[in-house]
Amino acid sequence: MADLFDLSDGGANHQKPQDDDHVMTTAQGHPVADDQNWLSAGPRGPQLLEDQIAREKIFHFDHERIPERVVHARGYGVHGHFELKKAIPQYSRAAIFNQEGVKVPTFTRFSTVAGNKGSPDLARDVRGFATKFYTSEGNWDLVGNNIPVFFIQDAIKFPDLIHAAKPAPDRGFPQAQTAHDNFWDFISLSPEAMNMVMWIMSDRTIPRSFRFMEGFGVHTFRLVNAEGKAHFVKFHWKPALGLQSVVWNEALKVNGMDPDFHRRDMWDAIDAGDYPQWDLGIQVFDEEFAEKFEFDVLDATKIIPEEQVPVEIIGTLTLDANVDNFFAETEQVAFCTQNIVPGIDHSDDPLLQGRNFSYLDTQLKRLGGPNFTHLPINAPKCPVRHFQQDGHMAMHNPKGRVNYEPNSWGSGDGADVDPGPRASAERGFQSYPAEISGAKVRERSPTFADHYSQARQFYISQTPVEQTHMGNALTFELSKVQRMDIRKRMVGHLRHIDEGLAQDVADGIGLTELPDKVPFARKPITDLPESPALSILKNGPDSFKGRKLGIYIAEGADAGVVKALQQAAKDAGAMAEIIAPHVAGAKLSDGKLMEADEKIDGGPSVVYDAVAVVMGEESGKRYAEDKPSIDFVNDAFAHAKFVAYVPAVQPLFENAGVWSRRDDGFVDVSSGKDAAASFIETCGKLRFWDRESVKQD
Ligand code: HDE
Repeated sequence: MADLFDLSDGGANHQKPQDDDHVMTTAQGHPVADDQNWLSAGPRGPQLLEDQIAREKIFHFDHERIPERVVHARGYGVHGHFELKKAIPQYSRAAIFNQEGVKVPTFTRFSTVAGNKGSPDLARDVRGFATKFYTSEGNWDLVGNNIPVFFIQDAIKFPDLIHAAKPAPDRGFPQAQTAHDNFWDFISLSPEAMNMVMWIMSDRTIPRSFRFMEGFGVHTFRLVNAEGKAHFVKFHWKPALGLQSVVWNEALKVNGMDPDFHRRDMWDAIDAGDYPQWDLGIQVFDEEFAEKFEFDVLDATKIIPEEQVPVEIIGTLTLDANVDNFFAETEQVAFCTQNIVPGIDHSDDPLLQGRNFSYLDTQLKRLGGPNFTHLPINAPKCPVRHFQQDGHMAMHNPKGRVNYEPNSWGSGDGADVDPGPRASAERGFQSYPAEISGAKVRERSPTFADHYSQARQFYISQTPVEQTHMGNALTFELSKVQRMDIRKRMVGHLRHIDEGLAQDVADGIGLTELPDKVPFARKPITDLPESPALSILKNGPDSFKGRKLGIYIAEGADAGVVKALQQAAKDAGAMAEIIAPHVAGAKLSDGKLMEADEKIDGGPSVVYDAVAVVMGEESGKRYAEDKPSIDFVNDAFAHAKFVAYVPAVQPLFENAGVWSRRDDGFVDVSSGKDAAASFIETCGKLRFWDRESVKQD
């Protein structure tokens, strides 16, 4: 030990290499004798510029950063595979849709949109859900979001949208949030955003985990079969673990407690072998449906309700490996909507067309040149043959004489020279020969003009609890807006969507009179039926699988109860963590020390889906005055969580103000095994929402 940690030489030799493979070198491969002391003239300097080893180290460090993504900067990538369960040759000739049972490797990156790389995970924001499929016919990128519609209809508005959402250019804040004047100013002047506004003000934008969200390709794409026949398609990801979000107050606290909440959740689940899965679903429809559908299928601010065109499940994505290196994989991965394989094609959705330009363009700058397809994370896993050459960091320059086509090598005198690759009309990508006509105009199609009907449909499809959350979210956001005219304009939009919602928000932000409706409703609003698929709570998992129980223990806690809770969680496929007043743990009733995963103020109840508080008689009294312990109980109650307890915690629960308010969300587990099992079963409902409605009465 003493030898290993001898730091008298500035740490230069505190760890000796075990063998030749461990000898440190420079980037040029020169073995390094000491990388902790800069070469100097005498031990007190000055430092010599001659030191090529120090200079190379500093030079490389100086250039470590690349520009962060202009949107979706904060992300988290994971490897996995896609397995096709149901071939669809009738729709698409793509190999990935025809080889049932074959596993195609994938890389998925989840992200928030507005915040910078270091922003917290639980910002209220849309989540990116981008998947690269390394297929036998090249990479297919499905670059989607966790919300099926978008703010705008035309890509030319994207820079304005993003400028308005990001920190104001003069003051540089607020970071990773839309609760400010610029955002709501832009939105309230863009009625096409109203459907998206409903989605972002719902709990969809504060997901509990990446594992519990849906994903959507958003745009209408085309599938083209071997005969060249095309169908329209929308892509959906359905999480095997069901949908789940947190509540807003919880999100605010999680962001302070664990800004990496979502990436840690993903890392931990995969590390534990609990691989998250999504089903890939398709909504397929033809021109005839598109013609008679109430909205334009090329308008990305609209959905096609699942009740109208059912989602057909065709395969499963399994995420089963964390990255080896965050920078090399998560940072350098480059998704692009233009990466499609034969059998999939674009539609004329103007947003999609704009994206097809933007991604490659931004990546050229972000990754520093045109050869980013040579980086392992971006390189296709099928053969790549072309005549592109040179450029920054070219790593796969072809051998031989031929770098152009047509060429006549390979015939006649040059028979021994490889003539290089040739295009194949049969195997190659063929654009769907859609008819195109029309005058060149800058004009929004009148078929894109109904901005409120689907917004209303979304709102009425939610449960009362979800509707309340939406009203609260709008009230919160607009109360951060300082200009009264912007606040009023937004309420004027809400009146087109739902008068009750508009009134609640108006009351919430203290408007004494309901503002006039904004005169933007260019098309009559249609009353659409409810679509249950749009609600999170109507589509919950009813199981505690994949969730996390926090068991807060203190001295003298009944060992049988604690172990029963751990076992019940495990049996349900959930994780259980032990929290104690000290990280060393606590001595249970059996006299044995149970180690803790977290100290109480490092493991607040907000990071768990349900909690249990198990203490001995003495500790129940002792921690009754302890602030973090009170917060633990208080927050669990306020966030409508299920709470297991033993009678000894009464003094603590009393001080937290919840003892006399115990409801059916509280379960006494002191009787042991059966009570613990039934508690975990109850936790499958995820939250005891009745508590919220009671509070509001
Ligand atoms: Fe993006 N978007 N986007 N976007 N987008 C980018 O590309 C853009 C849109 C989405 O994890 C950028 O490489 C335009 C819709 C995801 O690396 C950029 C428009 C949807 C990601 C860009 C949109 C998305 C991006 C920034 C309006 C859901 C992260 C960095 C037409 C279907 C991918 C980059 C990752 C990233 C442009 C709208 C999803 C600037 C112009 C709609 C998931 O090219």
